[in-house]
Amino acid sequence: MKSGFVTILGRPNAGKSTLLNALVGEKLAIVTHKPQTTRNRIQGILNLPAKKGRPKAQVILLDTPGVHRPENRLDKKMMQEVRNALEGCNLVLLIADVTQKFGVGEPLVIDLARRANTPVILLLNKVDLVDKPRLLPLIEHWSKLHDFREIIPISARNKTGLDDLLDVMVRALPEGQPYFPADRLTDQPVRFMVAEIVREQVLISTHQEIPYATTVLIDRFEEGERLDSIAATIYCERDGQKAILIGKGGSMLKKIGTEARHQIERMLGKKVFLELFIKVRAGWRDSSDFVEGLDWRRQLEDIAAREQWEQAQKIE
Ligand SMILES: Nc1nc2c(ncn2[C@@H]2O[C@H](COP(=O)(O)OP(=O)(O)OP(=O)(O)O)[C@@H](O)[C@H]2O)c(=O)[nH]1
Ligand SMILES: [Mg+2]
Repeated sequence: MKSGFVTILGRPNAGKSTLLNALVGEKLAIVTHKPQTTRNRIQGILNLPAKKGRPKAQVILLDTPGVHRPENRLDKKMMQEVRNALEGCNLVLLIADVTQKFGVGEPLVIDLARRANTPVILLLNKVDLVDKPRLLPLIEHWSKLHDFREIIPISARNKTGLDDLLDVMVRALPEGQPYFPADRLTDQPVRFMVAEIVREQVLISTHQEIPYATTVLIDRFEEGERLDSIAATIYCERDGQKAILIGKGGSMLKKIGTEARHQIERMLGKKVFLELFIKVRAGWRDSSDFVEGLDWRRQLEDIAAREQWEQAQKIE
């Protein structure tokens, strides 16, 4: 049996989240055409049965935010998430978009991968968009920059090349027992996934600065037998953005809410009552307190700490 942690690394928009979802076969991470969609690391667990020439394996995949130059607290936090995901991983999947020119960011990505001190598999993604002959010079260029374990052309969207990838990935992992029970798919709380689905709709429906200046927090999540009742707030940075998010006669907010509700209902498998609010919080992206507060891992730690205190007080 093989098992290990595999970090998906790459520039914004390369197709990291699409790959995670394709490998796991569930939508665990939101995907949009806008760069910097993913803001924190997202775990997806693959339990692979043995097949000819391949032992049984548990692969813990970690999708990460796109590697970019940080300009504010949020960006810094995103890059911290990338470094956290690389720490102690057993394998790196470096994914590059073949439709994009090799730019100044790529050497930074290679450098991060190298510092993980693990084998690195290079995935040339979106091959459905280019002619095969265009790949050869690319492969040659990349292979000069690092001794990749393997270079595999894939299309994460069309799910081509993924069988090959699974074989190579399992081969590169150490022998070991599973880290998690077989029925576990991710560590993400449902609350967070709901907030992400709302954010995905904001990203898809808005333009220019708004996608980057918005975030979503769940205010209330009441589970019912037949219906869950959820309230969430979309935070933006300026009154003008708020006006756009509300839209003429509330049309934009309605569109975002309806589409998000459909998706949440599909995920939860039941009806949902979704209330959305919009608040302005100037400069939130540069407030470390606010940015830290968005981190669900941090939220869970805070809840656990509070419960410990309350428990201790009871004993006193
Ligand atoms: N044609 C094509 N499009 C793809 C492929 N993989 C991803 N995309 C598209 O590329 C865009 C970005 O995909 P994501 O999966 O969100 O990319 P990401 O690397 O997670 O991006 P960030 O989270 O912003 O860093 C989306 O519009 C995807 O549908 C592919 O194999 N072929
Ligand atoms: Mg992503």
